[in-house]
Parts: sequence; C-alpha cells; structure tokens
Amino acid sequence: MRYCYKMKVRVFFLLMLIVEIKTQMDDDRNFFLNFTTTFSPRDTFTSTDGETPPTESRTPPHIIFIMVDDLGWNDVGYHGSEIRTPHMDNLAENGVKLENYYTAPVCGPTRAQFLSGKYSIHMGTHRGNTIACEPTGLPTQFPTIADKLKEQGYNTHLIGKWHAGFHTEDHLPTSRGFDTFRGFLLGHGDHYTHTRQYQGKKYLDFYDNTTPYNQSWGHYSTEVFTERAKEIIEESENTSKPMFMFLSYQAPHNPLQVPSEYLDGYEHIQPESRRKYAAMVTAIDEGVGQVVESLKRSGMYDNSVIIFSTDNGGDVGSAGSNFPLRGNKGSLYQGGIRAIGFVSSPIILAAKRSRAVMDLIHVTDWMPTLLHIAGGSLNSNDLIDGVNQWNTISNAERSERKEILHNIKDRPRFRRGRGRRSRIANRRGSSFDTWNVRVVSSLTYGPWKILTGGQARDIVYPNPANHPFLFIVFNGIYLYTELFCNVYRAVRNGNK
Ligand SMILES: [Ca+2]
Repeated sequence: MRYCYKMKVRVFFLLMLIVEIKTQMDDDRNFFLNFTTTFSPRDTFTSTDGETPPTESRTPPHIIFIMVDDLGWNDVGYHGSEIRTPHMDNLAENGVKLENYYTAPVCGPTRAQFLSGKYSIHMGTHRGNTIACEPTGLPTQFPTIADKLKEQGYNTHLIGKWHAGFHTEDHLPTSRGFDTFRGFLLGHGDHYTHTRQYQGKKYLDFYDNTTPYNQSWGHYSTEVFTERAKEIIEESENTSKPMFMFLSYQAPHNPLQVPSEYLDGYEHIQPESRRKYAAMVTAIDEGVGQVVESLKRSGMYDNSVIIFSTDNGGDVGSAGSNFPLRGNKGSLYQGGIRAIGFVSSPIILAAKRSRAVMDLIHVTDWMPTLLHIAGGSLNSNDLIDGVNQWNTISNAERSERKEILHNIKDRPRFRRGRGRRSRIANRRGSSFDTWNVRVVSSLTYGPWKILTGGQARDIVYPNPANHPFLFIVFNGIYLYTELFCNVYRAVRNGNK
C-alpha cells in the first residue's frame, strides 16, 4: 500500500509538472524575448550600416567567426550586465541575437564540435578538455570547417586559441585547414608572457604557424590578437579570394589580467576580481569594434558575415556571471551551456535584422551553416550532427533542429571514500548496460531538458539565496524547463 501511495504521489507531481510546462511554454518564450528587450540599451546605439539595403552577394562572403573564452550570459551589455560592451551590443542589436544557443560546457569540446559539426560523443571529445601532453584531440579523419571552406576557395586564418589537439603535427591548425595560425595550442595561459605552467615549470605556448613565436612577449593577448586580425584584413583587401577568419580570443578566461586603462569607469564594481573581469571583456569589445572598423576601411564589410560566440558559460570562480541561469562553466545546467551568440551581416535583409532567434541552435550547426553561406555543400560521407541554420538566422524560418544532445560522459562521477555507501554507489555507477542516472548526460528536446549525473561546480553568481531557481528532481533525474524565467520575473517584480 505504501508503495502504491508513493507511486501515486510521484505520478501526480509528474502530471502537474507536464501541465505546468505546457501551459507556460509560450509565456516563457514571450518573457524571454521581453527580458532581452527590456535590458537592451537599444536607444544608445546607432546602426552600423543605416538603412542601406543589402546587395545580392555575387561572391561568397567573408566570414569572421569571433569566439571568446568563458564569457557568461550576464556579461554583455545587451543582457543587462554592468559590463560595458557597446560594440558587441551594436552588432547584436542591429543583427540577429541567438538567445537559445548552446555550446559544450568547457572549451575543448566546444571547439571540436564547432570545427567538425559533430557531437562530442561521436569523436571522443566528450570527456572534456585536452590537457598538456595528453595525446587526444579532434580526430584527424574528420574534416574541419576550415578544410571545407578552403575547398570553396577561401583563405583561412586562425588567430588565438586552438585547443583541439596538438600531440602530432597532423593535429595542428595548419594541418586542419588553416592557411595561417598565430596563437596558442592549450586551454589558457598568461595573457602577457604567453606561457603555461606545467608540472612546476613555465613553457612558451605561442606559435606562428608551427614555429614557436616570442615577439608577442609582454603584450596583452587580446590586443595581440586584435592587431593580428587587422593585419590579415589589410592583407586580404586586395585579394580576390574570400576570407575565413576564426578569431579566437583568450579572454576573459583566467588568469584575470588586463591593462589598467580598461579599468576606467569600473571603480564601483566589487569585488576586484569582477572589476578586472569586466575590464577584460571591455578589451575584447574594443577589439571587436576595431575589427569591424578595419573591415569597413578595407571595403570588405559589405560582403561579410560576422558571428560572435562564447565557448561555454561563465566561470563564476573567476568572476564570470551567468545570472539568471543556474550553474557554472563545466556543468550541463543552463549556466554552463546556454551561450552568448549573435550574427551581424549586411547581407541579411534589413527587415530580418534587429531580432532574437529563440529556435534551438547548437555549436555543431556552424559547420553546415557556414558551408551554406560559402556556397558549398556536404558530401554524402560527411556524417555530422549540425543543422544548417542560415534560413532561421537570416530569414526567420523555423529551425529544423528539435533537440540537442549536450553530452553523454561514458563514465559516472565516482563517489570518493571507502565506506559502504561509496562502494554501493560506485558499483551502481559502473554499470553501462542499463540506463544509469549517475552518468553525466543531458538532452534538450523542445522545451524539455533532462539532466542526469552529478554536475561540477554547481554554483551561481550572485548568491542563490537571493535568487531562487526552479528545478525538479524526480527519481534522481533533474527535470526542468525554462520556468526559471517565471521565477526570475517574480523575484524581479517582488523587488520593485
Ligand atoms: Ca572556455
């Protein structure tokens, strides 16, 4: 009897959950659109290109893909952040904001998925980052988007962070479709010395193509990469070939380092770590502005597509903020994977700009989308997980993507310790022949999201005690949807 009672209670709450979610789905969608609009400092910006109608592109457009490292949901001006990002806001407000866009929760898997168009579980990058001296990375049998664009006649350039494998020459950027590479191979390092500490010693991690390069020693990484981008744009100005530039900034990933001039105007921000982080983001924003100016000066801008993306959610431990999303970089909560992203391009009709896309978009989608923009297509043996999103982005059509497999780690998080509970937990966790809720995994299907396994660093910023988050645990499985929007709205209204 007791068992039946428990089952009835569970079924009752599950049905209540379904009804609640179904009735509030549309409301959530509208709220999120309003949320982004409410916090958008639209009035303070001018259009990048006025009302100039787009011209039909006769040649494949230049593609500038800007990826930043660990930028959180609440770390851009157009999401209401205290951090000033006027250039990014301008591009986003006059372009297309991707407000339901997802990446992996950490750097390496996002980059591998971006480059290949494949889910991490289909190429072995699902366990996380490649660390120094580790013989793993994006497998060489899978072509990258740089390979594909090169086939379409593009000049291809990588500036900044790679982090997709480096243990053989075949894994280096110049073997993966990039004509040129200036940057670093690992996940992070000192922003001035460009060194990375490993087993107590510091090693230079900075290269020009495949040659160690120390001429940037003492210069701030963001500025180094911006200058390199401008240099390449100037070189590309007089070539007939289209340009693909993957501008992969190192910031605002820790260590928190920034030239002092970017701290101006942030004296009020506390603690100091957040102040430095804000300045690092502003340095990126300045860089984005300079790249756009350089494109305009060279005459390339009118036939360019500029895409901006973070590689994962903010690292709260290093002063990033994902508010109001729950979770940190490294977790499959929304805060770890729901990403900042937008597209700005004069080749998008003016009537289709200045809007937010709420369709599901995943980082694997860039491979077929960019290839489509370039006029190419996939081969029958290109088995990818990405979906071409160009019609969704440029023409407001509904996306073909209905679900995203965020990840399946093929091993559970083991419980430390030698006690009976640890032994039982680990024994249960070691079983892979049945559905194991201890395995870290997550799937989004429409408005639903299922998440299993323990999540790393389940922390939020600011203090969650002041901002409740709604999620539901059912038999060890976390079930929740975008209902946090309603909770946030209630909190916000209650604080007025
Ligand atoms: Ca990252």
